[in-house]
Amino acid sequence: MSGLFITLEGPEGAGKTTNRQYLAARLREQGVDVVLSREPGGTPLAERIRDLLLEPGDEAMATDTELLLMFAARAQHLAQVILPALARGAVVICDRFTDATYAYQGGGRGLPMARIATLEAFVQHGLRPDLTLIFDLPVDVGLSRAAARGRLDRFEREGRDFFEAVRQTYLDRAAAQPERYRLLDAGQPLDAVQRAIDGLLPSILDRCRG
Ligand code: Z5A
Repeated sequence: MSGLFITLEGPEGAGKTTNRQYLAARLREQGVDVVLSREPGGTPLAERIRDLLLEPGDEAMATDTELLLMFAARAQHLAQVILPALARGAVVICDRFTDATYAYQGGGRGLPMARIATLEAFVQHGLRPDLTLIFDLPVDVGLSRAAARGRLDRFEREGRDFFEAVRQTYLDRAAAQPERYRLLDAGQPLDAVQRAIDGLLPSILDRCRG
């Protein structure tokens, strides 16, 4: 038996946290075994790595350090949570995964995509998400939603160009592989975004049961 691996992606303030709960609730109503998680994080050790990554510190973090910590957290999350859940046939909904590494470390920081692909192959072997929902919205809208929450983390302190590159990387990846990605307009009111998620439910349920 093997489950279904769904990832939620998008720039800052796109509504992934809000909508991952919504998607999980709709699937659970239908009796689906759902495991909800996030990256970086998802296990106690990986959450400690997350703290290192998000906390603005006195020492600048080298871009390769950031990249390797993302994959270190991912290796732990895969071993402890994602792979066991998929093996028992659950649907795993993960708020961010390796598309975020391509978007933030590749697009935002400018690291070579080939270096990311090498680590992806090393850590994940053949595992890739079955379905990736990209919550897309203009950078200014996302940043103002994030700013309204108060204290900014290490990524949220980046400039507009960084986030434009992040957004564009997501859009490029979605365009290159349309069978895996679904693009949602996350700049709409929340009820409209959730209607769009409802529209995806029948095909997700078919894949859970198929
Ligand atoms: N990162 C990386 O660089 N490389 C990697 O490989 C991975 C991650 C895996 C994780 O931080 C950071 O790690 C992230 C990328 C980097 N960068 N940052 N920052 P995080 O998990 O704390 O941050 P995030 O993923 O960007 O989450 P977020 O900023 O909390 O956004 P969100 O989860 O997409 O949105 P939300 O919390 O659901 O909503 C934000 C606010 O907007 C909230 O008040 C909502 O009520 C509101 N909202 C949501 N939807 C709507 C709509 N439709 N209309 C109006 N208001 C809305």
